[in-house]
Amino acid sequence: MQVGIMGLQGSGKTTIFNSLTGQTAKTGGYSSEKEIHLGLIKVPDERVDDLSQIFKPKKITYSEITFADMVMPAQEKFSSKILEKLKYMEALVLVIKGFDTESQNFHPLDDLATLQSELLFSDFAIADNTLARLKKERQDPQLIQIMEKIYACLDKEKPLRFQEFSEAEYKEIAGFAFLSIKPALVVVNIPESGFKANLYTPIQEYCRDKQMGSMQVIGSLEEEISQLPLNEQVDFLREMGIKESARSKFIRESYAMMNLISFLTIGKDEVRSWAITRGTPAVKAAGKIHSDIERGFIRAEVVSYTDFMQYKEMTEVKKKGLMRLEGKSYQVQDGDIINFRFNV
Ligand SMILES: Nc1nc2c(ncn2[C@@H]2O[C@H](COP(=O)(O)OP(=O)(O)O)[C@@H](O)[C@H]2O)c(=O)[nH]1
Ligand SMILES: [Mg+2]
Repeated sequence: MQVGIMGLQGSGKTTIFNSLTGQTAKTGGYSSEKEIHLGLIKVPDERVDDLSQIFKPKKITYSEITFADMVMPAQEKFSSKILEKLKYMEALVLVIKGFDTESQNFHPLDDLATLQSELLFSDFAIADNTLARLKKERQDPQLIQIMEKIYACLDKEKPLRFQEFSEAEYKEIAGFAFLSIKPALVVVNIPESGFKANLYTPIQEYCRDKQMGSMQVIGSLEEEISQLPLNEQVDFLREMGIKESARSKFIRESYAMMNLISFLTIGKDEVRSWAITRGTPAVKAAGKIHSDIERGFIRAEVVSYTDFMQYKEMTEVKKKGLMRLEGKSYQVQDGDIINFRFNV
């Protein structure tokens, strides 16, 4: 799972990136567009911990998210190079500058609208060009129909997240890698002194209206904490009377807001969680593990984590009829424990 951190220059992307990944990438700089910071993090998951207690596996693997800190311009249009890179991301984090509240450059809602319209415009140009080409070539009436739907949606300035697509339609358009269809989370980078509610409310409303998640993060403080040695981080939090580290809370919340869920695989060798987008069909989830399993997919044996934990033993779970056999198009649910049957 690769998540792109985007936002205008100086909004605090690298600061947020550092606090998420514990890295020490240089902040306050605008180097070259080619430079992207990449950071891998493990998603904390108590279910993995509980299952590991039961199975005592050789290996425990948490699902991972790679954050990509992108270099972005200050105000002007995004280059095609940046847009091209964003296409490879499965989800987007939009960082908005919420500090420097007294400065002339403080206009979080405008910044957000700028980012949003860049994404929409990029998609619109693709739909527009593709439609023109297809109509001229008098080809592929089915794709024309889908593109017209997309065009109409974007024309109303609605992100493609609003548009319903059938599975077949998704397949048709996957190669275009539209940006406004990707799950997105808006992070307002606020100062330690906090953010007035009347500043945040319109941002929240805007996000709701565009089907994006939103949250406030004290970027500079988070970054500081993330740079402390792990044991000191815990002490620091305890001193401040905070139960969960904000970093892990951030990860958990952003995970949910970006529409990501986990399914689990269990066994003596490995207990593992896997990140997928909500709504992923079983056959695609299988492909996360290995392309062979996707190709040779027969059935998925599924039991929910909660059902499993009642008995903590697979034969007992089966006896109680709690294990289901699901087909390719079954939509995997958060916490499903899955064993894929396949044949290649
Ligand atoms: N006062 C204040 N400065 C911040 C905060 N977050 C980031 N900065 C500073 O703003 C500048 C730009 O941050 P950076 O993370 O590099 O932004 P980027 O260009 O979006 O990657 C740096 O000098 C940061 O130290 C914050 O919450 N408060
Ligand atoms: Mg940066």
